[in-house]
Amino acid sequence: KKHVLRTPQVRVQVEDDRTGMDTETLKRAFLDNLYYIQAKDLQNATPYDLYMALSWTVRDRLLQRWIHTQETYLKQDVRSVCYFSAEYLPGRQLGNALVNVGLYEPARTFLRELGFELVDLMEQENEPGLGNGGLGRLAACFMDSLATLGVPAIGYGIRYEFGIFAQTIQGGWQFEQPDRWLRYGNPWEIPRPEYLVEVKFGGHTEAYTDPQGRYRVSWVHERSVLGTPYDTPVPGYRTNTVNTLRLWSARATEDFDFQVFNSGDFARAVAGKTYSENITKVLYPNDNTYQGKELRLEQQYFFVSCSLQDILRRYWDHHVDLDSFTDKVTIQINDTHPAIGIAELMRLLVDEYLIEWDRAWQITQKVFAYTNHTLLSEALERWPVSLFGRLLPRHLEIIYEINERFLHLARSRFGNDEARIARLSLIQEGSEKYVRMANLACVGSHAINGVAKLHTELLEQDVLADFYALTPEKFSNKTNGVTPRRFVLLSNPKLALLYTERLGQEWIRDLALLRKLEDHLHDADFRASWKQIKADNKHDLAEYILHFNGIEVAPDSLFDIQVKRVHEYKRQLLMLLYVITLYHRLKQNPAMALQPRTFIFAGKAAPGYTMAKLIIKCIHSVAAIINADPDVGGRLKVVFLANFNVSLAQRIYPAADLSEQISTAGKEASGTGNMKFAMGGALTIGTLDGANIEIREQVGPENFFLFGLTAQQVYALKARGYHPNDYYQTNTELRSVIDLVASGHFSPGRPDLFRPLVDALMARDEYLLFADYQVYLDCQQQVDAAFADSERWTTMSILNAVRMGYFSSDRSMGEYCRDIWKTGPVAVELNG
Ligand code: GPW
Repeated sequence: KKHVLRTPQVRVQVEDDRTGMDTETLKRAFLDNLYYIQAKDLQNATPYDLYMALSWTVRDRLLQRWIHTQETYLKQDVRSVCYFSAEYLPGRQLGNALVNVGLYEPARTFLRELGFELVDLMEQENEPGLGNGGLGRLAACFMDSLATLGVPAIGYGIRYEFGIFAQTIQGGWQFEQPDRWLRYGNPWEIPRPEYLVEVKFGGHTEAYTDPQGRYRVSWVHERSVLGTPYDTPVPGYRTNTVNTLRLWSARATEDFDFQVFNSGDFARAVAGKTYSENITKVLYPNDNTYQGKELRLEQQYFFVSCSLQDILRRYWDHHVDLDSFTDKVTIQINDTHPAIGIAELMRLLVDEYLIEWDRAWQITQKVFAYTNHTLLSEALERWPVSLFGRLLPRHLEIIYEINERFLHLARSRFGNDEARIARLSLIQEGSEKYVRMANLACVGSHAINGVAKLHTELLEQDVLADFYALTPEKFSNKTNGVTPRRFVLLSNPKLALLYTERLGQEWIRDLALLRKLEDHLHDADFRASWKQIKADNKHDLAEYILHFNGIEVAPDSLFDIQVKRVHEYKRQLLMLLYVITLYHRLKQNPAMALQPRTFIFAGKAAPGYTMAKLIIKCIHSVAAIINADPDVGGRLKVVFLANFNVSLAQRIYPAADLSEQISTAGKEASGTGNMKFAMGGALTIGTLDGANIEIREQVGPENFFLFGLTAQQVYALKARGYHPNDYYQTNTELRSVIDLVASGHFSPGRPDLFRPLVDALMARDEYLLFADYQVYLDCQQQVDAAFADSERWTTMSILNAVRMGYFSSDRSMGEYCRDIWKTGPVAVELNG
């Protein structure tokens, strides 16, 4: 006789006395969690215990909303956005969760009663560094906005055991430390071993004829790995919606090989296990460069296959055929890292569900959409066919089949323009053949987008021009945005309070409302508050700098800041050349008038990127000389803040006067730091690149410090032949600055240390620093004059911040929903 597990007819009451939101209940729950989960009382609790106890308390209050949201999605069989990304940089969870469920103030209150400061607890959290930079942070902003808009969505990715390395500086050089972020436990994730999936690798394929006499292929794999999902709640701001971030962790299929174990070789028995579990060990620390490592392709395929199987499992739970699959599912791929999903979905449909090729292809194209994030050719993923075929033999066959059909179509359109056909091909021919992932992504998607107006134009005209010619209707622009919850409300609480006092709380969901504050532009009280907030934020950062760098900086000096990954195209070195120029001028004329400035840099270099690491060393060497020089007299300070991450970013943006966005035009797809700075009232000095162009349009050209060649001028100059030496010969100040570096002035005892930087500039200067040097100096002169007039500066600062509504990721997500995903919000009732 079968035992039937019955669901008891008891409705769980939400917000009962266990999970109530009032201060007293919260306090009791906090003390309970400290005792029963952390096994500590207040006397012997560490700060980390207190952080954990508060996290459990908030998590309990998210769970009801999370469960109700997922129940609602299931019952209503909603259309879901599945966001596929190899990277997520969500930042610390505790503060965000508190703010979003409306518990920030109650928590602060009861902690004060117990003698603790909430912000001190929040500082205990190790942030999940599961991304490199802008791409991963964008994914996190998008998840936040989707939840806030109430749009059913799930983020799929990889649960790296080690995230982006921790950067330390020793003797001015970058060193990398492993990021053991899970060491003390992660209260925000819930393992879901019940949704385990298997992913196959290697082997070969075999053709066979099925009972209906149809040609079919099966994949005889060599090894397989298990994927366990770990779910993290993604709460919307003050809504009942809590979406899911589902990250996959790799496990060996068998704990170990019993035969080998029984024969006595324990080490060899567990070796296979270690090998499988390597897949999700560590994030590759490259930003905007592609490294053709086999393990990286394994990571990509692993998480994409897990996610697609998961999507199909959930779909089959409620459907008997595939007819409504494209109504219920849409998948966005964050750059080409998940593009293998196109071949994987074809394999699942054709080989496993035995769907006809043409129908499978229709479904696949309708489901997938592709966002491109770069124009740099070194960042475009191309896998050697040999490596690809060894790891994914069936997928290679499928890609060949897609390619044959696609090129047939292309020929019917373009005739035998073989040069064009060769460019369109998913395969790059040559002695070593490559699979071009961007081409696969374009062909397998119904929508393709860039991340800023200029970027999309350049994709259409240059990098993806042949695809644009073939299917222009697939292309659209979706300018990036950032979440005002994290980058205003959490990171700049004083500014947020000023906004709320004047506008109420609506601006937090509708950032465009900030423009109403233009009415207060000449209101003396408002301006005084504005200045005071910026002064306070700068004071806080100055304390941080004193504590971590031991450098004293003047809080009323101009805080001139460049923080982002270190990359030659972003031109940290151009800013440094300006620093050296000022230093050189002061040495010539110590009485010279200038606004005191604090130059702040932060950012990680890829561990294998020698030039970027030398730039970091050079910043430190210049800082050491300038900060100690009595002729400078403290009027210039140079600071490098180690280990730039989301948490540090949240401290830095609110304290900036000037935001440096100085990439070579045509190189930065969008940039998002530019938006975060401006939201905090920083003015931008920048080139006409990425989203800078649109920021300037929004804030008004009179409130933006523009300089530099345009993307067109960059192409034209390179086409007619660029000779950096011409600039060196004719610009005496540039020559002095370069000579100073080349002479070893900043590297006492090691005169040749920075030779590679000088040589790269003199020989090629690929990113046109010399060509933009003089106009950059001139523009900085205008910055200096504007800062000297503090009323003028304040006006510009206010106008920058309150005109940033367009750059909320809520607006970006609204556009994706309307134009690409064809989806919208779903209301979630509690106690419904
Ligand atoms: F190369 N971006 C990034 F396109 O942070 F894949 N890492 C990357 O590897 C790539 C792009 C990739 C950035 C862009 O550099 C930046 O301009 C953009 O704002 C950001 O992605 C989000 O779109």
